Amino acid sequence: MDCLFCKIIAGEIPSTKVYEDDKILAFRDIAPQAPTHILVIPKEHIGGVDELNAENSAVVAHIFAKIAEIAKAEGLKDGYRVVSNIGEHGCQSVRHLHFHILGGKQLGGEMV
Ligand code: DGP
Repeated sequence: MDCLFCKIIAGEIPSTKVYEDDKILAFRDIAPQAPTHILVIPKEHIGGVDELNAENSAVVAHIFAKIAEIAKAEGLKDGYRVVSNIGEHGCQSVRHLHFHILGGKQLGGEMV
């Protein structure tokens, strides 16, 4: 499968890792849109939120538990935003489930 984030998980493409365990990886976005911009992904290939189901969604709870820890470790005490883009209308550019952690400054009030 030709998936950019699977290649990052495999170490074939370098990344700046923030957190890793047997199920997930967190690494810094290559084109940060905020002072802190981290991507959190499952190691299992799931195309996006639209491919989640009862069998594969437990990893999302694990991801969100780690997002809270990562945000604390990054010093995002005043808040942050978690975003997952889905499909064409959502402007998803990499078809591997990922959650953006965006913070480190006052973010805009608009979501779109
Ligand atoms: P999205 O547009 O929601 O699918 O977000 C994909 C993100 O992935 C985007 O913010 C840029 C980031 N990205 C793309 N290629 C690479 C890469 O090779 N390394 C890293 N660290 N991030 C990447």
